[in-house]
Amino acid sequence: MEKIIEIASKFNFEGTFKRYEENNQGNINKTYILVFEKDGKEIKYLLQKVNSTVFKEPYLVMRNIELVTDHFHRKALEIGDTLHTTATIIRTLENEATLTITNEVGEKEYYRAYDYIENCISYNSLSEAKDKGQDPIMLAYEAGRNLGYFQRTLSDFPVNMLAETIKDFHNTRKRFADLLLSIENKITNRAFRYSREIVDLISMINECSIIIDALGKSIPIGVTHNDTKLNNNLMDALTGQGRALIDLDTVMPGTPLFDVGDGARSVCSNSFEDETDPSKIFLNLDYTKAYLKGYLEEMSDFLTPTEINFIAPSIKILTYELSIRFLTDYINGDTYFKIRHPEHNAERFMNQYILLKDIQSKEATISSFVKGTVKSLKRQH
Ligand code: GN1
Ligand code: MG
Repeated sequence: MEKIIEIASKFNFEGTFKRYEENNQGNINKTYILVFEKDGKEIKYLLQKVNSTVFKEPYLVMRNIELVTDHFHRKALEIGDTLHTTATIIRTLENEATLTITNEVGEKEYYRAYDYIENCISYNSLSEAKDKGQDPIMLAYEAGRNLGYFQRTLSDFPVNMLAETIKDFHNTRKRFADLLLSIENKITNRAFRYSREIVDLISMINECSIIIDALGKSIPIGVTHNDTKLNNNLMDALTGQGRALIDLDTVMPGTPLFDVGDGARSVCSNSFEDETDPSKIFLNLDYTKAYLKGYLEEMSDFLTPTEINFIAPSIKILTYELSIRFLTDYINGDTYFKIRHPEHNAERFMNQYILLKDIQSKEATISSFVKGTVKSLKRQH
């Protein structure tokens, strides 16, 4: 039996197995879409092989996800919300959230499965959505609301229940130190080509560390999704409304600022992270305003004045961080992110770096927009 089919047979799926295909979207885990049939109807599921180099404690990852999705489903049920949803874990026949197997070469492999959320669509970039005839401004607004709804729903979740499954995930200073280490270690000599950009990144480290320096002090620790990019937003296929924020692997303690910054970086970029044409890489201000408006409508009452002041810088900070992460991985010889060709990480780095410089030039405009929006929301409430 093919390996994936054998693995699928160990989960509590309904119906009889029909077929599967691999989905190549994520940069970390391997994802398969499985199709089963029951009473003449097809039922889809997601099966994922967890990347255990990245997620060193897969059980803790699944425990975080179980806790958060239980809370989310319970609240949706309480208020009768049928629009928003979240991942539903399908357990193994032995009632476990994670299936562990030992492979041919004696290594452990970890799998988990979810319901497939039907009638939704996700996009890699809003320009792609626009090309498909969708309204990108409406989608940006809906993605912002989707994140705000997620955070608001989890705002009363006891954050100390969550494990820090990847230590220092959004610690800018640590990410920066890792970059310097990769340059020093010289596993490849790829750093030379980017010396100009590296000097610039070094000059930005303090302005990009204001969130991490304040976290746990003037910025409270809260439940954080930690991977709020556009294609993790499932939008209703008919109405475009935000329905779910998927990929909960990195749910951990952090701050909502990581999520809104990373979300705006991705949702409001004119292009996907793989775009190589510099003229197409910039932050679209109309998308940004719509995204932040949607977000603040849900969340402004739950944020402190300091958090609100840090929203505009958070977009720059999360872009800075991802640019550093792609560059570090490139210099280290591509050991972290899945690559589809040898220069993939270099291209992703340049994409984020170009975006970063554009975001930096627009920060003041975004900051006054946030202030104005919060003020007018206060008047309405
Ligand atoms: C990775 O695997 P994926 O695509 O969900 C990464 C995120 C990055 C993202 C960039 C655990 O997410 O932090 O923002 O790539 N996830 C991890 O596309 O490192
Ligand atoms: Mg992810």
